Amino acid sequence: MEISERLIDLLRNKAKTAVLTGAGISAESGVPTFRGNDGLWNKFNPMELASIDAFMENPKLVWEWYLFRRDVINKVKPNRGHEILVEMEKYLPEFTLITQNVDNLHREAGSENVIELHGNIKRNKCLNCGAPMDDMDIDPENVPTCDCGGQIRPDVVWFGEMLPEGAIETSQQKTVESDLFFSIGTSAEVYPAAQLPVIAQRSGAYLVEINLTPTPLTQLADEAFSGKSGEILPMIWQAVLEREND
Ligand code: BV8
Ligand code: ZN
Repeated sequence: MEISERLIDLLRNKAKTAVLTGAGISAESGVPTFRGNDGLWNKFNPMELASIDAFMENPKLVWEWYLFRRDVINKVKPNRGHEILVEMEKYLPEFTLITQNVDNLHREAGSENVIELHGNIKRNKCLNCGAPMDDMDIDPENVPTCDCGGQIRPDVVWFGEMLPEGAIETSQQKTVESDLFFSIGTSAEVYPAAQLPVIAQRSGAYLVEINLTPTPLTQLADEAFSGKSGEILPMIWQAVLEREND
């Protein structure tokens, strides 16, 4: 696998870096992706389950799906890809990690400054007043309600819903300011997240993609690595550290 001098120099010179991750970075931890052949969505229609209409219509089914995913996520660990991003955050003075994932694995790996664009599956909130309800036990047969009467829901962003207050604005600002932007393990199909790598390149950042398969970004990227992020990120990092010791 060829790593350009340009990328190594950008990292060694501590370029302002922003990273967008998607479900692919957690695949090697055993978390099913959304659109891969083992993708969660294959079994369910995404618009059917990850939407407010689905929840209003069938809170039991939606909660069963989220409890199933919570159970999967509680059993998995971050992988080398998550860990390298923790190293990068420590090494680079200006580093922003923006994730579409709700699996909490970046935080578990030790990443500090994480922007969770689509929320976090480990958290609950009230559908009505938005109050956090994390330690609530959820029985899909009898979905609990908040004192205000609102039903308790997972604290994730469903299709058609706004992203958390300020999340996309901060992400866009850090993206525009970045000189180096990684798009890792995302099919780049979900907006507004998918816009970030395009904004990065338009703002003059060096755009790097790491993905198992081609995406709409692959043609656009300045450097595209085809493979597993859990293998490619350690190789890129190794090349940087080796050069440090030259
Ligand atoms: C909004 C949280 C506006 C919940 C998720 C038409 C109709 C309806 C809506 C729209 C439309 N056009 C645009 C929209 C807007 C919509 C959207 O973008 N839809 C898409 C489908 C077209 N967006 C929204 O609705 C967003 N909100 O726009 O609000 C608004 C404005 C004003 C007022 C009100 C509203 C909200 C979107 C957030 C939806 N929530 N998740 C949950 O998780 O249950 S999205 C969901 O998809 C996950 O967050 C996931 O991360 C995300 C994106 O998927 P990826 O992460 O990319 O995962 P995927 O499986 O697709 O790809 C994995 C990739 O990894 C693959 O490329 C694979 O090759 C690669 N890979 C696999 N293994 C590895 C690997 N790569 C490297 N290494 C490996 N080992
Ligand atoms: Zn409430």
